[in-house]
Amino acid sequence: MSNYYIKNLEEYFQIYRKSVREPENFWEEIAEEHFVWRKRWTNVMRWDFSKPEVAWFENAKLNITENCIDRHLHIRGDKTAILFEPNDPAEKAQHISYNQLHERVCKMANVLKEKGVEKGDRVCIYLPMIPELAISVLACARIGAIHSVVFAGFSSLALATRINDCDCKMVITSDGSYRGTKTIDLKGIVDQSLETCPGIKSVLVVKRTGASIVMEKGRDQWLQPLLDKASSKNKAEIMDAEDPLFILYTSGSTGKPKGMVHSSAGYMVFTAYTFKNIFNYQEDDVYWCTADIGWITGHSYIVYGPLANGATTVMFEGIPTYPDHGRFWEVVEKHKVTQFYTAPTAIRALAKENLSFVDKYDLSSLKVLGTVGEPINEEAWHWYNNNIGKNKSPIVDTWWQTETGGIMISPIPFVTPTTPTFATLPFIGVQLALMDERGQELMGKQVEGRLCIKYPWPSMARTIWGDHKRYYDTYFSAFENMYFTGDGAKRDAVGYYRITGRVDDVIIVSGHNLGTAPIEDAINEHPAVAESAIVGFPHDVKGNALYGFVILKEIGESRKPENLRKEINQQITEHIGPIAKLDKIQFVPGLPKTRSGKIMRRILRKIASKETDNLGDISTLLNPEVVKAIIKDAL
Ligand code: 7RM
Repeated sequence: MSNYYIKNLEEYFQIYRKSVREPENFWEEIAEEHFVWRKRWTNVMRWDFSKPEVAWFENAKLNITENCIDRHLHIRGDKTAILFEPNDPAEKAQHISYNQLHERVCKMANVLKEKGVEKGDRVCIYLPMIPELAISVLACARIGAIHSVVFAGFSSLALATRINDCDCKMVITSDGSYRGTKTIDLKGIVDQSLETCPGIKSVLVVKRTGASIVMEKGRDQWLQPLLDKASSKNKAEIMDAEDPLFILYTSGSTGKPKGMVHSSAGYMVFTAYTFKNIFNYQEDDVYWCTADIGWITGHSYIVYGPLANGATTVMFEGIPTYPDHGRFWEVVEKHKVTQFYTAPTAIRALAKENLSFVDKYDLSSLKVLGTVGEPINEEAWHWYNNNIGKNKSPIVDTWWQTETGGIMISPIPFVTPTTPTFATLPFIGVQLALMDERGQELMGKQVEGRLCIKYPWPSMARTIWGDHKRYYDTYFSAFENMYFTGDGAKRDAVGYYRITGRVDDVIIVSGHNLGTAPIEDAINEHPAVAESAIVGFPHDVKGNALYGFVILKEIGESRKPENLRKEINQQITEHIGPIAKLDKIQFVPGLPKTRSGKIMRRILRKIASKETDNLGDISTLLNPEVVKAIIKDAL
């Protein structure tokens, strides 16, 4: 395991250079040294972005669950693999050891087989953050079924679309789920979906809330009695390196969701290697990623990456605000969490609250902090750094996507000096490019352009389920021989990358390209502002003008709106210039967000342009009710 950690910046550059000059040798060594294979590959990598076609570790045979579970049993069988922290702090946490995880995954795999699920079949998993979610994912992987996890906050319509798009045969769900003080009727949502899903032959139901539900005869069964009867021995299916491991849907800017397809071997190698180095995971650490397994962050950095490293990974069922705003920090203290990985939106929400929610708890176990999902603004970064990390835990600002499978840009903790709002340097093996609008690569330092990746990496998605052309069109058609991320980025004088946001978030005002992110950063620095979002709306003279939606902190709410508006524009003038001043500023109670915390600017754009008749499906939002409130007071 000697070369598994990156020790200093010089070594990072040395390894990076090797990974770029001899990518095949580099990844072959990682694959050889750190994983168990049933059969070795015949070819490390093959690629053609014009199709696009990418294969890693061709003809190798493996099962990812043997790497995530079986091989740990003789060295750390009694170590906690999954540490389950329930929604209600009064309910006991569960420590599931690697031995127990093995037994539970094998039983579940046998239940799936008995129910007729075969290698290559699609299984939809619609579960809350309970151990059965991770176990179902792993059980699918064990028998070679392709899992399609749908976040259990999605509506019945969104669920049905995803079930039908990839022809799932089975749904695994629960009677209900907990969210703070509320319970949600998950099974009822599934029942409604299945009215339009003829392909579903069976539904397995985990008992969680004990709510009374309807079981459809011949289709629905409680899971536990089936598990009780199942054998705890299961021989893992031997999979090809390029066999699909899972499908995960990600919303497109328009139209139906894209089912990103991930492979087995490349995905495993990259998620495991990034996990170890980016979180500096050590054997006795307790790692906690607060994402939901319904997102790629949960797939790669709650389940596969950590387990492939024999880590203890926390699964948290609850929410950051229940029973109060100290919940995250209470869990950190209780389980002596060493790595904590969360989203900027959660940080900003908690930073609004009184510091006593933080100071009540002993956070001295923390060694590394992480963020993911959106650009982190300076203010939130400093709050996280000062109050959670106590200025001693490096913050890894990790940039990546559902499509990339694993982290692509990130500091290496204790190695890469961090700068707030910069994701810093490309990870090992990741070859970035910034492109201008005409398709020319921007060379050198201090440039800004569209962020592309010019060489394959092991965990890249292989296709969009059922629509390879859309895969090509979306990611490979904009720039020849490049994967286009859809994001814009800057490279500074030392070569650090700062993600400026989606390029579709650029607004052209009087012929000037204005990114929404820097304007929002400027606004957010106003002491009365908690969060903001900027969109463009049609303007006779300027082409577009700027409309700001601003959430105030409590201290702002007692102040005169007119004064605040002036001060906010003053702030923008100072930071960016008068060109970026807002024509309209609306104070709002919240912003429409996706479940992973991304602001849905599409909806705000429509509100700003007074086109609120057709907002599309807003049921997948975290907070659909806020949309009504914003429309009511729109300027
Ligand atoms: C992991 C995940 C992907 C999009 C991506 C960016 C944004 C993610 C960061 C970020 C700035 C970051 N997958 N994004 N991480 N922007 N800094 N550290 O979030 O498919 O759901 O979203 O998220 O725009 O393209 S995702």
